[in-house]
Amino acid sequence: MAKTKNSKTSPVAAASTLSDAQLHEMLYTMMVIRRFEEKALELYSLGKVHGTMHLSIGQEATAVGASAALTQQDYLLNTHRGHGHCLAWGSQADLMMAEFMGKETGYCRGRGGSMHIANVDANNLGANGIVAGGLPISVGVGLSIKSRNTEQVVMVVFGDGASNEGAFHESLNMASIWNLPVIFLCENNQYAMSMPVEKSMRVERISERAAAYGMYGVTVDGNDPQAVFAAVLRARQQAVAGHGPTLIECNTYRYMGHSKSDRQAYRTREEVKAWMDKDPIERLAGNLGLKESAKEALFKKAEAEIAEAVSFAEASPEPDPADIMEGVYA
Ligand SMILES: Cc1ncc(C[n+]2csc(CCOP(=O)(O)OP(=O)(O)O)c2C)c(N)n1
Repeated sequence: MAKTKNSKTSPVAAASTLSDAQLHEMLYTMMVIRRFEEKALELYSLGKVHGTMHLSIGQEATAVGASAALTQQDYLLNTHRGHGHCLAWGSQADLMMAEFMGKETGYCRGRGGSMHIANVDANNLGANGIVAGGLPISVGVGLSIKSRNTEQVVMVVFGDGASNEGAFHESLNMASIWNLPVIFLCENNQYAMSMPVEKSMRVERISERAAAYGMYGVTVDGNDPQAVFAAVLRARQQAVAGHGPTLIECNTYRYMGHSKSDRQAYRTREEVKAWMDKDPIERLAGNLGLKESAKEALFKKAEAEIAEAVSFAEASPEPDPADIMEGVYA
């Protein structure tokens, strides 16, 4: 079945190179993420998942690389395209699927759905439907960590479009002047809805924006989990040593449309194919020397895990309408 709560790969000894076992674990988690999202899309098309849905298919390496560099005591603030980060953080596929289907057994008792899923018990403080909405919250979490004087960090995940929002700039500035243990993880998937990055900003790299706030910024290959792992690990070490926040830009690509209603008239099939040729799962499987049969066996295992998650979710009860006002504060 799904992984146990928050079973992230430990960054023991803080080595920036990963063992073969860790890389195999990352590969498998990427496969679980991909199959989970493919199944969620299918269930959405059948009308079993409600609201809208933003898929991160193609971006799995960023999620697994980043989570693997953090500890169970650290915090995550996620984006609207955050299913991969949620799973990589150690969330159970069955409780996530139940949440997507609006069931009582889901992480938020079916009230959050795909875009507002949280697991506060595991320090996953939740996804956010407001673009850049997680960034100011991360500054608050960072301030809390600093005032409690613990060896924790908070990682906030957001897209390239979010880095054009005022909340991004204010948050980086505040985190920098207060020297807070925040890791700003930008997933540059090249588009904000239909807007390509090169049309929405004059900087070549989003990480350059860090300099404006006197913090360290770096751009890495977001389709390489090891590169993401090393960058996040370094940022974590820097933060716990009291040297403040880091901005990490992960270059990656989403294969699917922005959300379910996207006809993708803004990009060519050739462009999508060129990125698919750099697929993070195929690449890592190749680097690990996995034979086709071994890769297929791993995918089958992931599919079985997701099938069990769907069965659990389908069999779960709907929330009781009598509880409709529970959790409503305003
Ligand atoms: C403050 C705000 N403005 C606009 C939107 C509508 N919206 C939802 S997702 C999105 C694009 C976000 O792009 P990016 O930050 O690059 O993330 P991606 O969707 O590519 O992962 C927009 C404009 C919103 N949800 N919140």
